Amino acid sequence: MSHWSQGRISFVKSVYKTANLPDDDLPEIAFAGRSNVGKSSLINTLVNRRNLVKVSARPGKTQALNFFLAGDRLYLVDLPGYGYAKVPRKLQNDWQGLISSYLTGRLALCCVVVIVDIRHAAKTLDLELLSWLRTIGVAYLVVYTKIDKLKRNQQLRQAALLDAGLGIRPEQRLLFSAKSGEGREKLISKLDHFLA
Ligand SMILES: Nc1nc2c(ncn2[C@@H]2O[C@H](COP(=O)(O)OP(=O)(O)OP(=O)(O)O)[C@@H](O)[C@H]2O)c(=O)[nH]1
Ligand SMILES: [Mg+2]
Repeated sequence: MSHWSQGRISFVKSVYKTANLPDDDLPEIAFAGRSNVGKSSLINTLVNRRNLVKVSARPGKTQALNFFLAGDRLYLVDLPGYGYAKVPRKLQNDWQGLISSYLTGRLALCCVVVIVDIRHAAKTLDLELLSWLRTIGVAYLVVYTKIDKLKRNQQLRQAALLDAGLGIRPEQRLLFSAKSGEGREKLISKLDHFLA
């Protein structure tokens, strides 16, 4: 699809308070997950741009809602990661306030892509995010990322464990690698489906 291809994506702005959210009513897809899970890398792979979104050397780097315009027809929103203990509590609370008011009140939001490291067990914060998205009625898609770190049979075993731990069905998630690009086409087709 043209809006996912190289050269048609640009950084628009970093939003630190809801008053500064874009007001042009374009559809939005947000990317959420634990700190350092690979949110920014996934967006780069999705749009085929190696360095569009800064990938962290240290976790907890993305601190604002970062808006990227794709093909003049939708926004990709890179959310700050959650669960990074070394971020001061006060700052964590500020971010949570911003993220939760964005997710709850945003009419333009079509889908939240919830990104989980395929190597890890289901974590409380991921479960809380999913159950909260269900409660507020926001559509989501789960991505198990960094699959290049595991052999195929381990990927399948971990995916089944995570499905059970997160309480989701296999149709609600897909396997992905920002490194190899595996899963990119599937992700694009699912996202197009949410946008349609
Ligand atoms: N092998 C491998 N490494 C990955 C993959 N995705 C991300 N990484 C690495 O994981 C680290 C974190 O990636 P980011 O994309 O910055 O993660 P993030 O979720 O945006 O991090 P914060 O913004 O700090 O929350 C980087 O060192 C990436 O190179 C992947 O699919 N495979
Ligand atoms: Mg990031």
